[in-house]
Amino acid sequence: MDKLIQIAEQFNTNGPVVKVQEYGTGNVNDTYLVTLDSPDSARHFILQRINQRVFHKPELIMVNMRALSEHVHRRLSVENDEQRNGRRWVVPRVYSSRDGQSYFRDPDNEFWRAISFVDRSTAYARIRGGSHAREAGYALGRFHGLISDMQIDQLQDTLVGFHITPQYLGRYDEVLAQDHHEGGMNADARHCADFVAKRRAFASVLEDAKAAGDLPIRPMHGDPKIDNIMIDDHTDQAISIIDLDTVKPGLVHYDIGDCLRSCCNSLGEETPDIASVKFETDMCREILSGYMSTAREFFTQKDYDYLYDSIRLITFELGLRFFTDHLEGNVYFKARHREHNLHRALVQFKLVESIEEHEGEIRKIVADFRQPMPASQLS
Ligand code: GN1
Ligand code: MG
Repeated sequence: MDKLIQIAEQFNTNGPVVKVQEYGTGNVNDTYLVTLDSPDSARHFILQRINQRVFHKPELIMVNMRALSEHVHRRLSVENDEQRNGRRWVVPRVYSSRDGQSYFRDPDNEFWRAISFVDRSTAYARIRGGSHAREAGYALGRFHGLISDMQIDQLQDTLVGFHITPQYLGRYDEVLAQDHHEGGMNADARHCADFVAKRRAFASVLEDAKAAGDLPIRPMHGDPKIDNIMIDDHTDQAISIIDLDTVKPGLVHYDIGDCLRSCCNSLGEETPDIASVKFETDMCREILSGYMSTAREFFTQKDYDYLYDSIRLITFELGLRFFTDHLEGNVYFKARHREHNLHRALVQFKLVESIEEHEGEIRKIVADFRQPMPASQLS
């Protein structure tokens, strides 16, 4: 703990460090809440150790965070009341280290960074109901809207291959081939392998859409799961999306798929009750209504076409990533026990099944949000 206090003290903050506690439930980085001896408003900040096995060039994350923060603050400063919707919107600030850098490398070459704490708000691990779902959708649409006019060449690629499902499938095949898993798999792993085998052809749906020019590369968040959406403690409104490590050029569909797979499973990613996992279509409607209330300005007809596929794909992809990591021996996602990532994969695959069962209903919800096609998009 002394070491953590010393590291926290490397960042320019508002007073002496009193306490450093573990914080949140991230699967990749280590997160701590730092308490300072200072007036109430700035008593806390977030200290994180970036996992360099995942992020090989963590400096790039900080370059993107700076670019994003500058861009969004500029946008916010010229918004009128109507655009602001009577809400506050917060972008976490990066704190400088004592030597003026946006990060600190300790003598063991660990990479640390400090960001402001979004106070008077809570990130929930599971959806609490329809209005929470609508707020989550609003938050993602608001975030996308605020960065939609950022040039993609202003953003670095912080995690090469992230959300490129065919590449995850390629890695899975390598892992499977490297070892003698096939013979030695237990029933759950066998089920996962069969599950993947049946859906291989589908894995390229979004990459194909990208290659065909149907979906443009845009700035995206990368990880808008429910735990990253901050809800104001007093108004119950969404006021921020945190965890900006994977902001980079990509598809907004990766984000929409990720937000829906996370928010429409009210049992959560870690539930022990796999049999009861289902995709809740009423939550899906709420999320899309919140999203569309603010994203319509940049959303195209083609974008609607791929919504169902993106929900199914990103859920499948996360299951595949968890399963591959299980086969590799838990080298990417933190695991509390040997079968943890296998269990997580089973949850996501159960969710995929439920999404597939509700395909008609989900497509109908999307159709209800689709606006009449403007003349400019009629071919
Ligand atoms: C990881 O570390 P965390 O919990 O913010 C992962 C996401 C997954 C998520 C599943 C960089 O996010 O892609 O959707 O776990 N982040 C990375 O909970 O791989
Ligand atoms: Mg994350």
